[in-house]
Amino acid sequence: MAMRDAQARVTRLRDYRAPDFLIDRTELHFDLRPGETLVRATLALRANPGHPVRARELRLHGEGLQLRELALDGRALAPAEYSYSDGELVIPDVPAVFELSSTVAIHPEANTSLEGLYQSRGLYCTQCEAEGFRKITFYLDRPDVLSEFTTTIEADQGAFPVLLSNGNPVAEGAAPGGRHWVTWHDPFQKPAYLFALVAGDLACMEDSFTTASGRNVALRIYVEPKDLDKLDHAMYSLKQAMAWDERRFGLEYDLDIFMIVAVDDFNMGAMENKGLNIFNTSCVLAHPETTTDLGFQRVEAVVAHEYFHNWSGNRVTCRDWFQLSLKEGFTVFRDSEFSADMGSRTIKRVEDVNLLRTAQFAEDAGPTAHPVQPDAYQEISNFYTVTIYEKGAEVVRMIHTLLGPDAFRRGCDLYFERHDGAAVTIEDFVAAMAEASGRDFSQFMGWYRQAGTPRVAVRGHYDAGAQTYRLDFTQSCPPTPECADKAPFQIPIRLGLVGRNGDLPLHVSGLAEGATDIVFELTESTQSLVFERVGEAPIPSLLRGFSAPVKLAFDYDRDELVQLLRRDSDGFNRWEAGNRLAVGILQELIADDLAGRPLALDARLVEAYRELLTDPALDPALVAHILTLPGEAYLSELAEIIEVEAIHRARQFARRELAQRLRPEFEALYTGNRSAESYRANAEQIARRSLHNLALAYLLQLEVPELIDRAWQQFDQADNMTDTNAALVSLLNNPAPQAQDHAREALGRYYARWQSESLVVNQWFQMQAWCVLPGGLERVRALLAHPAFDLRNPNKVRSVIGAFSAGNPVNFHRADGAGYAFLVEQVLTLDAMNPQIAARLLTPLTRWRKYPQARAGAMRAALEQVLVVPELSKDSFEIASKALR
Ligand code: B3K
Ligand code: ZN
Repeated sequence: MAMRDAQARVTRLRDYRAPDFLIDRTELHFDLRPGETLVRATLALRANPGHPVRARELRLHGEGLQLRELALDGRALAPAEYSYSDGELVIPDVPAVFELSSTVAIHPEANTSLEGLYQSRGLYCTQCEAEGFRKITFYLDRPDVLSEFTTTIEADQGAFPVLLSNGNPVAEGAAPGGRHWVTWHDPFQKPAYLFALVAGDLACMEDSFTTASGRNVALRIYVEPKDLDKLDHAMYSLKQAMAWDERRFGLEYDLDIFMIVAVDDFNMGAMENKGLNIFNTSCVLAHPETTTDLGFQRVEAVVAHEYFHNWSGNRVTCRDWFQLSLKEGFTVFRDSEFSADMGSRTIKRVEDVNLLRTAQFAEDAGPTAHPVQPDAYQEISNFYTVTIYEKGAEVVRMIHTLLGPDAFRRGCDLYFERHDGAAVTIEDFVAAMAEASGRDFSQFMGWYRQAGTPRVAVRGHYDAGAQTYRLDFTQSCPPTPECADKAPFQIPIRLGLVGRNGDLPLHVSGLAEGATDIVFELTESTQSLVFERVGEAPIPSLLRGFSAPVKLAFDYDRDELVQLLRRDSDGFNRWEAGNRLAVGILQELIADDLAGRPLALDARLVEAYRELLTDPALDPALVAHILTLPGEAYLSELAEIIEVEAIHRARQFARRELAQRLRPEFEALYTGNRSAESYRANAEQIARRSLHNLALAYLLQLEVPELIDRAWQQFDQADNMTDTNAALVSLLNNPAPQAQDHAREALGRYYARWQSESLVVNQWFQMQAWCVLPGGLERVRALLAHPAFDLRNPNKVRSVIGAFSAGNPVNFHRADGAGYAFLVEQVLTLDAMNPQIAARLLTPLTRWRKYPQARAGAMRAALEQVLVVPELSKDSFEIASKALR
């Protein structure tokens, strides 16, 4: 097939066809040897009895395999009896039931795509989702083919003492030449994407968990021996997650062993392979000296997420990859509920919504927008997106909101019971919810099938004479690539009315007396809601808890927002009121900056912040979030046209003004939240550290010698990575020569101390790549030349190239376009090695339409430069071509 055709081949949901053949049993034998690994596969195949006419032609996936032997029912096939090209092995005529065995040679040590079987720091490991298993052996590499796997691994005993696969070990022995082997059997049928293999010299932390029904499960986390001291948090999180899933969802673990292996070279966070999760070290290892609070929270969330997949993904899996959000959206919902229960629910919600509104809303408004259930893809690896994950989770959350916890739980029970061991669709999930609740979800399916972020405009009318308050709602949704005209969405809007003394009781037909909260369902393009007996003009508190992933517009004036910030009973909406207040003020500053007017900060923001800073009764974590100004990424998402410098200058101006005017308050906050106790990553301590470091960040907006010295002291004395990094970041970004001298010294010490800790070096890279002072591109080029940088390691790529292009807008978008040229150069080098990572790096360029003309033109030209490369990967081709369409 011609290169371009292969790159652009589209797979469509409507073309789904059940498989012609099933694979009841899969027996694998791996002979791991330097230079060449041999994989022998014996497959028990039969024609799919569900098809009225039995298929005769067998087509198996296979990519980059060197075929050595092929036999059908024990008889070797002659070359004329099969063909192998374009990623498919075709045997034109096979019986109804048969055994196929193949031996192929593969080269894990040369596999830089980190998909299939590859090596990471000498360790063998696999990544099969979505379509990596075909790089290991010939197979029906699709999620609706479930098979029982038995896997034997043979390798050198000295170099690879630990040999792991899914399920339970059933046999082991020695082999000639100092080699050994282990056989694993997984009793649960599974699709090939959940297969895993690990071989290496690993140390292991062991623990155990007793399930609710009294079964004992061995828990093992495998790492390089030097990392054994960084596993307490992952193990603790795992046990918490196991207990939580029993309590909240009634779901127990099902095998006798649960294993996690940490590897340094990994394309994403982690992978939920049955009984043998493989993790990026960044999502397992945690130690106060090397890991920040954010890092600890990420470990907790990802460990839980992968564990929860054992039911939402593994026991019940996806029929095809269009159903990816069936497992991912649902599992993100589950892990986010878990984190909410482990820490603070309101804070977790604020964090999730921040991510959704910056990254997902931007995706939904751009050329790669797609529905939560996409209807077409070129390369499925490009669809592990914030839409599939985070918006998918929001959609599940809306079902939870509409049904209430009890009916939602009944729906989940029905779903797991009905589909256990099967590969199903999003429709099957929703059908279980509908059946358990008696509700009709036909309109709700629009959330899965239509892309784009709905906009809900609301107006309020108070009639003092009649004592009524009416809310008029209008919804609309901008066009997206797959659909121009959207049908109205079913939007659950949780809301209340706030009066002088807090929430007002709501009088509305159908609602219990005394309620102060209602879930209003907006289903039409326009709709109204009338409240009776409203004794004063209220301020509406809309979309409480962010009850739907929409953009809500209401014309609040700033004084009303200050009132909501003070009095709303919904913690999320208090934060939201502060956020809206700050957004409005920043947008005004941006406009002033563009018009060349002098900048002046609205005193109401200063006074609102002062109140928050001095009220000891407030939740410190919430205060820290409210006092964090909306980020440049969010301001960019909200902007019609992204004026990079104006956004940056306006935000910097506001931060400096706040620091100046509230300096005594910030100083008090800083000293008041210093902690003497030993480090723990619990919600209370994390909140305190975030306030402490927020105060530092504000104070370091000022170029004041004693404040700069304070940051240096913090760097010098900190006993945990959260405080160390906060101090270093504030020095790095302060232009005063004194701060820059300290920053240089600090960077040197930091590297000298942590150079053997790869994850810490990543943070060292990232903080520098994020530095907003002029000269960012030159600094990043220097980092690429640093001996610790390695283009083959995705974490390194993310912490330098990714951090710079997605997290340092003023430097990346510099006016001469050099940032874009730099990114193209890196993407093209990477594309030949690791297409998944290369394609992902293109994301910032895909947003070119939102930039002023000159920049948009330069970004476009950069994408065109990518697209002309003839041997470009499918991954990068899809992103670049969609961005330009
Ligand atoms: N399911 C994996 C993601 C696989 C990505 C493949 N390109 C991790 C997760 O979401 O749990
Ligand atoms: Zn997942």
